[in-house]
Amino acid sequence: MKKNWPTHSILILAIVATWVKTYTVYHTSFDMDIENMMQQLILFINPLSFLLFIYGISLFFKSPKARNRYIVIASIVLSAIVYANAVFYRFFTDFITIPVLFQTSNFGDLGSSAAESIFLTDIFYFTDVAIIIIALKWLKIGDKVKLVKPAVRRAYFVMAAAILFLNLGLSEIERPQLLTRSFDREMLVKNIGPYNYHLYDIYIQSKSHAQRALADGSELVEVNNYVRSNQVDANEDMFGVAEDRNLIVVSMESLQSFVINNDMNGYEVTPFLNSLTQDKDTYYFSNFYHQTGLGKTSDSEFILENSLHPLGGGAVFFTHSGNTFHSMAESLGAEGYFTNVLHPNNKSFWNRDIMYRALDIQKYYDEQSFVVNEEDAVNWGMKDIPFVEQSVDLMADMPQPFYSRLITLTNHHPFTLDEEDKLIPEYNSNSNTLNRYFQSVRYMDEALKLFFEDLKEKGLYDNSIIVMYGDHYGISENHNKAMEQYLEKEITPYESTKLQRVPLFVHIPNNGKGKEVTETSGQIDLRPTILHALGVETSKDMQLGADLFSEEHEEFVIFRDGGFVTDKVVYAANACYDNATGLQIEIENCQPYIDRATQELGYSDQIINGDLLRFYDLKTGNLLLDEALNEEK
Ligand code: GP9
Ligand code: MN
Repeated sequence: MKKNWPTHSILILAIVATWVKTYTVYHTSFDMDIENMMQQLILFINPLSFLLFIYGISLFFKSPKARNRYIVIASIVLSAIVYANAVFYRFFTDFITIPVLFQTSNFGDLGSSAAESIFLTDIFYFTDVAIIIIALKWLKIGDKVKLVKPAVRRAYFVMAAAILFLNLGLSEIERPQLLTRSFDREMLVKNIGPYNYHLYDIYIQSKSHAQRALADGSELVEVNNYVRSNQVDANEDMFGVAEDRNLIVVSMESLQSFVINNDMNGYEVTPFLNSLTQDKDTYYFSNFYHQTGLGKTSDSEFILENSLHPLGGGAVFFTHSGNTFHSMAESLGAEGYFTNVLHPNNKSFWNRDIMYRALDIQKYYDEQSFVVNEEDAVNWGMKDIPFVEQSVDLMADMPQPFYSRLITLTNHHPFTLDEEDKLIPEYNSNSNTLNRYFQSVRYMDEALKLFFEDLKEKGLYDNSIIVMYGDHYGISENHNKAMEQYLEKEITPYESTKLQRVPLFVHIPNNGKGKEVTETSGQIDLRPTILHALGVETSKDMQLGADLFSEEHEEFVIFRDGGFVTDKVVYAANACYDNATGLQIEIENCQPYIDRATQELGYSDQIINGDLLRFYDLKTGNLLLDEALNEEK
């Protein structure tokens, strides 16, 4: 066999062997939804660029022997990584991310059963290693070239980079903003491959780790002063109106306020929600804004649970799941509530499975808790109607009082429905997205109506308070032309801001005092409002929102991009507008608020980036400053 194998045969063999092995593992060890040919293609090419780089490092070694040895070691390490993920997946149907390695509670269940999930056949995960060793030892196809020419190396790495960019380009087409928004581990692995995914994970985690290490808690003094000086008292009549009741929060996917009490070509879009706006037990907030950033639904959850702003870049659910938080779920858990979230999606989407632990949510009913028949799924997964029906069944079996949060899904871009679920016709504009939006909102409205009926049927209704809010916009500015046609007015930055209103309903069965509240308010106010309604004090909480029922509630909503709305002005795209007329006015009118918005967003970022709540004792309201800092005093 002392043939003259072509130069670098072993390098090529290693790349191909590990590439084929990785691709095979995708299909045998992970349960990934591949929806189209493009995704299949991305899946096929995505291990390649990383493998070219990592095995290519061998080209820098001077001796052929070192090169060959490096290739063997690299293949063993890569196989171990893939194998570890495969075993982890058997337990958690998820990919490894650094924070879970430090959450030892995860491995509690692993112990005894670990041995049972490791099989002799797992040896196949190391097939590529075996092939490489055989090739070196017996076929002697190892590298014998003395020194690799720099020009060869350069050409090689240019090719590797080109493949990486091709991969990223295709992924960007398939899933825009994949890396800035993170979304889902499954989606990351599907698009950039397991190896690049781990590098990306290390990058994200070490970035937040570094920021955390620099914080010592002293920053909290200033933040605390700000929070305390903006704190308002609860409304005496509303404090405890729903004491001891179950709390049901519904996140209504992509629901904006412009469809409420409005029609589309003569068809009522939200008949059920419209009836709630007139209902004697419902407080309907018509000037309520979403405050989410890139993390969309997950940002709205974050704001609700923590009464803090989301981050400017990326989803805080992904970047800071290792932080200490004092969530609404934690407060209610301490009051004896069973805290849970129901959402029929992949549990790692938005990193919920990890983040919910940081938020002290006791149970996540993800897609595996639901029976999803083929006819019950559309667009992103389970349809809202079977979702709410099965959710109520699950809720009926929960210990009470419970705090259940339901996240709907059908009214998600691209707003597609099955024929039988289209209760009204499409709209007629140049935007198919907007045309379908009305139909899909109409379907969600139907689901919410059935949800209320089911709650009554199961005897859960009277003893609950139901809070429902739109999570974020559904129609982006890309559809402004079509929106102008529908709203019959020009969409200025002022109007764009006004379109960020999402409906909020606080429904308290048998309350009898419901009304429309026109106060300017935002998602950051949800938590104090809800906790006070349940009779839970928040005067020690580190929160940036305020109780919407309080007489002192300030009308000032800050958006993640620094824009804001008050009862008097709207600040958008660096211009100041009169809130009542929509006309542009002197910037001086906005200036004091511009500074405060920047200050508040800064404080919120400091809390998250510095993981400052680990220095805060929620019970006593004391700042737990660093020893060193105390000595200094
Ligand atoms: C995913 C769902 C939608 O589970 O909550 O997320 P979004 O894309 O709206 O942020
Ligand atoms: Mn959403």
